[in-house]
Amino acid sequence: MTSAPLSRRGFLTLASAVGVTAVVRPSLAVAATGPILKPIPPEWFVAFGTNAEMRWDSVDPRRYRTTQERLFVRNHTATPTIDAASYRLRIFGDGLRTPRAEADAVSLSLADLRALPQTSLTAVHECTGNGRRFFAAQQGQPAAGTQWSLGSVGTVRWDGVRLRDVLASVGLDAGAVSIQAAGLDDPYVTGGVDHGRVRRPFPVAKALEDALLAWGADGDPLLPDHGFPLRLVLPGWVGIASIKWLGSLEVSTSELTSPWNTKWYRMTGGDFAADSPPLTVNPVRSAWELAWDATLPARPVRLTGRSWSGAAPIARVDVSLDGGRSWRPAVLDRAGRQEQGWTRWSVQWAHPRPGSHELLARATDALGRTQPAVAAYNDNGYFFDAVVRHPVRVA
Ligand SMILES: Nc1nc2c(c(=O)[nH]1)N[C@H]1C(S)=C(S)[C@@H](COP(=O)(O)O)O[C@H]1N2
Ligand SMILES: [Mo]
Repeated sequence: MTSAPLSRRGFLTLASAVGVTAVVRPSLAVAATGPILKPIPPEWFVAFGTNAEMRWDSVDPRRYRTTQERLFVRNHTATPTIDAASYRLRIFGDGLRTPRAEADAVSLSLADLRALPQTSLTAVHECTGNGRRFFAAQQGQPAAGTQWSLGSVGTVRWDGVRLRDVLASVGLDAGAVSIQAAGLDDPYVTGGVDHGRVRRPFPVAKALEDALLAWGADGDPLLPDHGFPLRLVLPGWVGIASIKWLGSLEVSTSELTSPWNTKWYRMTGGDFAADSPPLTVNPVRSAWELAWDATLPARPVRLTGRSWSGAAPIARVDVSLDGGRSWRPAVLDRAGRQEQGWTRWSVQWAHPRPGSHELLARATDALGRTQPAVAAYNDNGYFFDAVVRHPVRVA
């Protein structure tokens, strides 16, 4: 990895911004055991078994992108170790110009893929369940699943090849409509049922628009936890769409299904119709670069945060420093901002008064999609997009 950890100065700046006295440095010499192989120091991550969430108070306001070492991890089972030399991506189905059974799949090595035009793409990468814990904490209605705060998100610069170039080289039938991406991690077993390998179909239209087969990020190979040696990236879409450890693509002239689009990653319960469609584009969300219950000094302070949308760039962010009584626009930082990445913003708090306060941030994207006061309840706690009330103490 070439990505350097946060500099000492970075930590001091961050620490002074939130009034923390001790400067902490993550201990990276942690042995790789368990479902996640990279170090997940508690200064950077909150661990949830097979998953790990990025701590927003560990984000350096001066860095736009999320490096792999800082990126959240969401594993259904455990990170597999895959040999790059013998790795092959298998492509089959009746949606290829020459239809192929699975046993007769086109087999592509990493070298085959690298021979195609290479490209990079910077986009928000986010789990569908990001913010899930606020269904309980803020709306009094708990939803089952990993109790993420707002840290199952990042903005990553992926390196790879466009899926449309790969499909063109293999030969796509004009009647193809659906592609099923399947991972090489262990089958997902829950409640005594083996659901098979993690896999999810997506429309050919998305494949031709902006899908990427990524072998790296920021010029480095993918880390095992993030899909080494190859993953799919569907920019702007729910994280589950970006299948890691990509083993195969089935291209079909009929709609494909899997439990990951019929049973999970669609809205069920609450006010949702039984046949509501599989989730695709992520909603609008915002986070402060602060610890939960952070203590701030009783003097002028510049607060920072980020907002993002799966559909369009962020157009404006309104913030409230008094629990929602008064609002003002945050100053958007356009530096380094990418079309499909998040937007950094800041606000000057001139007179923080000692006591307890709630900070609110509400973003609106260029399509006019904005964050509601209340997120629509659903059984699996997907898409918590409401404005989060972030408590701080001024002392
Ligand atoms: N093969 C496979 N792909 C997967 C998953 C998985 O468990 N197995 N998890 C999905 C989910 S739910 C998310 S949010 C993203 C997380 O990607 P990351 O761990 O690289 O951040 O990967 C998706 N792709
Ligand atoms: Mo996810």
